[in-house]
Amino acid sequence: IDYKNYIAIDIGASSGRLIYGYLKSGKLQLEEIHRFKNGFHQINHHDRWDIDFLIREIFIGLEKVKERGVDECRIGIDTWGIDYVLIRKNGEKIADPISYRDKRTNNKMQEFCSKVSKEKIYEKTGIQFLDFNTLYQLYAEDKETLAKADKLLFIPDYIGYILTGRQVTEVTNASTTQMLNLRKELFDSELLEALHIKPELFNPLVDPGTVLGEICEKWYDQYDLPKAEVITVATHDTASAVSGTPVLNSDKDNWAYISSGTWSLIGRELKTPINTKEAYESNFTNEWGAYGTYRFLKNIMGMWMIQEVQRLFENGKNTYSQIATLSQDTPFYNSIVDVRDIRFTNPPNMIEEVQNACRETNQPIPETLGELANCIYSSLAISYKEELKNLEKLCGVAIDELYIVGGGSNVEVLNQLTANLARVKVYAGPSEATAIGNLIVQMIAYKDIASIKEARKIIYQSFEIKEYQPQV
Ligand code: LRH
Repeated sequence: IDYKNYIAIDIGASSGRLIYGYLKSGKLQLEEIHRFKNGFHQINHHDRWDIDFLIREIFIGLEKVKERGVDECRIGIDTWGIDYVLIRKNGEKIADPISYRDKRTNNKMQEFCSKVSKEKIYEKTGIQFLDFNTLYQLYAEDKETLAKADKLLFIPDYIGYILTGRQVTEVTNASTTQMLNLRKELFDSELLEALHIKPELFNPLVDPGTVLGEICEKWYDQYDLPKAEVITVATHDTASAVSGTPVLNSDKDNWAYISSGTWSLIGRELKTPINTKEAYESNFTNEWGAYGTYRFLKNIMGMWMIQEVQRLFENGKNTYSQIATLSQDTPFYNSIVDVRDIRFTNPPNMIEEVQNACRETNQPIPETLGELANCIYSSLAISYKEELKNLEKLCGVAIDELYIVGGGSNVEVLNQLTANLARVKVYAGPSEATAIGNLIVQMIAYKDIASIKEARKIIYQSFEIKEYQPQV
């Protein structure tokens, strides 16, 4: 196998892509090979992901990799967190995975936490309380379906299993379940008991950088694929994005990041988790990162609100960059909504939900696309500022550099609003930080890059990073 060709399969809630990455003269080169849409659909009374469609698109992408002249490569897979596929003993999936936005978890968190207290769950796991965490999804899961299940695979682990026939549970993603015990570094037995779930439902935990295996022979009968070995990367997209953040001096404690996609994940990279009473009260999370780090962060609604408004307004005919331009027609901060409110998780109509929230608080009601985007960007910038302040307080540090990565880092107006409001210097880009993080964990595993520190330097030098100074 030629160690020098790397493919990142990176699938978020709204789109997926296959990116070919390689090092040339010390710089990281990227080529987008294939891109496809993702989203959930109502099937059998639930919002579900079409996982077979995603797998087909992966094979189409891998065929394109071969057409591109890459005969041998390594592959890493990352996706959104939390969701899972249940499979039978014969290895077949029982049903398409249900999306974390599905209504089945409504009120389930409260119900579960009356059995095991919130304080105890946080002390054990250090994970933020979100209604849709796997813990509450499993609590809401249909008991007959669970009884049929031999194994539970998280989305990237399931894709890896389909490709290679090998099953593992990768830790950065598993930590988003709110079921891993921080101290024991295992699924917490008390939480599993409260769910009536046996530990054997899960495959052994593995760290990012572990070789999974080669693509199964049977797929070569159906598709014209390159020879490839799958390596388990930091399979949670946010963990990959943080690894792909171009911070030059990560040892300093003056920096924070926002992984800006469907969600905005705002936080710091830590060596030791913070699961104190204060962190619990601020509902910050300690998701596990690559190389023994923790992602101490807060989930904020993010570009999902814009994505939904874009989809609904004039049948989705406006592009995101047109929307960003239109948002500047009116002064910012005219109408503000709380982007952390669960009313925006999956409303029937995002436009009406934003308008209702403004109406209920006696603010001007955004009507045009520009006004709606203006309201969402203003609200996001305010929440970024507030959570940065929380972060500083909880960590006892002063932050003056903010690295915004991911698709949302292209929204220049929001970058500037954030710099102004939070009084920090913003570094924006790369927009493909997640795929980049996926690639560099592979490159480090195969010793093409010495360390994450060196990798971040390479990323900084390889891509255009825009800088925004706070303006008065
Ligand atoms: C971002 C993300 C986030 C999770 C959510 C389900 O794509 O993985 O980190 O909380 O999706």
